[in-house]
Amino acid sequence: MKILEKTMQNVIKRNPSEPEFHQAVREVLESLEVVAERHPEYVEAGIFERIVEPERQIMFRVPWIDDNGNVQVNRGFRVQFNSAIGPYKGGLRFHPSVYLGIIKFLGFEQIFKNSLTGLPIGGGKGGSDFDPKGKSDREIMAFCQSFMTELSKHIGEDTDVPAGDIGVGGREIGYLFGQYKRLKNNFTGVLTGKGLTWGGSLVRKEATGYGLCYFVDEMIKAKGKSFKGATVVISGSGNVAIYAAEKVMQLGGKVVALSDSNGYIHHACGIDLDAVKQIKEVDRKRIKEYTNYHVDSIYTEGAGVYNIKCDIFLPCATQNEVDEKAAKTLVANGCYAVGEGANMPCTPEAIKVFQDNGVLFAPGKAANAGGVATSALEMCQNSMRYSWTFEEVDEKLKNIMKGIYKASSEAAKAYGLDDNLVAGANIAGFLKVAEAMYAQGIAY
Ligand code: NDP
Ligand code: 2IT
Repeated sequence: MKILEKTMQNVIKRNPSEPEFHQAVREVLESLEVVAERHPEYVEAGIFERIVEPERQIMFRVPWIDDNGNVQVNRGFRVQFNSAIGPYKGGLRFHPSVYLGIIKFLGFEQIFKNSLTGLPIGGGKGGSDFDPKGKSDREIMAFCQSFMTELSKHIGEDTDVPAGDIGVGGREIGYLFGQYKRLKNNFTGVLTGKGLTWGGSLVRKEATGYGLCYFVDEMIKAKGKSFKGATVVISGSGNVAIYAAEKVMQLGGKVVALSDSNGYIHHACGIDLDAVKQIKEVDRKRIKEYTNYHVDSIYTEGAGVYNIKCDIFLPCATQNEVDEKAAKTLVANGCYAVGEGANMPCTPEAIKVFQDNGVLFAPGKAANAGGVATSALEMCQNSMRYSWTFEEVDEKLKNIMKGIYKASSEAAKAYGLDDNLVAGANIAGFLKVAEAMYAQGIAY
């Protein structure tokens, strides 16, 4: 039997009905078999059993009043997964699909991602089943204030520093920060993704998408390819997708499609990003509206953006959006590289299709770490009460992404796994956390 199979079985038993969490843990433990063989001291110290169990999980009621005067009740979460290398750090997701299993999968992934950045941040994640779609600004504010009223008891600049994720952008971070400050009478870097006039960092908004492209650029460069002249399809049209598209274009690629949860647009001559920003960031409307800006673009209802022929595909929407069938379609259409901007957007079956067909594959933990890395740079600037220029932060981000690519590919090689970046990222991210947990004894 494999060394870590028992740990996996315990995870399933102890966390029933949480398939996304099981999926995330399984992938990591499978990669770590080779590490367990080489490091019996980590097995003896129970590092594997401990790392799959969150240090702390907080669930709370979030009551608020809607515009009709009705009381609404949502559920709030914060999972403080691992603090071995720094304060818990990770985003907040507001989406009706959120339940404990989603937050745990995201918090677990965050441990390794944050470790890969090389910066001192532990892993955590939070959120709510609140659906921001169609809500007025006042309703969003009422929800955020109620959510923070409880969350404020558990976070702090040296304890746990939340940020954005799906459904949480600059507007929400503003309302959350305002409420924290009001409750604590303390102006501190307790959240990242803040506005530029109140402690935010330049490049944070762009960081995940830009970082994804810097990572993919390194990965394809190693095989003699580049974004120049490449046709790129991106799923999603939120924060990560928009700034991935922007960087692809700056690097000389052509983005021909974007999507949202209703459908996707195809614009063969290249997406007009100003129109997308207006629709999504300003008007908060559906991607379908794009056809009003460009009559030569085509809107298709439903999932399926991956059916459009491309050289490089960047899934930037949500977990498990790319299944085996989608992967086979991408391969058949000649796609040679896939970079995960979202967290766990490709199913294990899809990843296998890519790997079996020689598609260069950049796993989310490594490829989308630019967002949280820049959050850590925001924390750093807040502590210094200073701010770097756009160019300074962008340069640091670029170097961090190059470093993550190097660490992941070197770890894969060191363990005889060729250029398997999935395993390499898991191993490199794990080793730093394991060493810290080992040194700190059975503290958690
Ligand atoms: P946004 O809320 O800004 O955008 C999310 C996008 O994905 C929207 O286009 C949304 O469509 C689509 N989407 C969300 N849920 C679903 C679903 N169930 N089915 C289909 N489409 C869906 O979020 P972000 O861009 O910030 O996040 C996107 C992904 O990137 C997530 O996986 C997130 O965890 C990950 N990520 C984000 C980081 C960040 O810094 N923001 C950092 C690292 C990873 P619609 O509007 O119709 O819901
Ligand atoms: O998934 C992620 O890495 C994020 N949503 C960003 C987290 C952060 O703290 O910036």
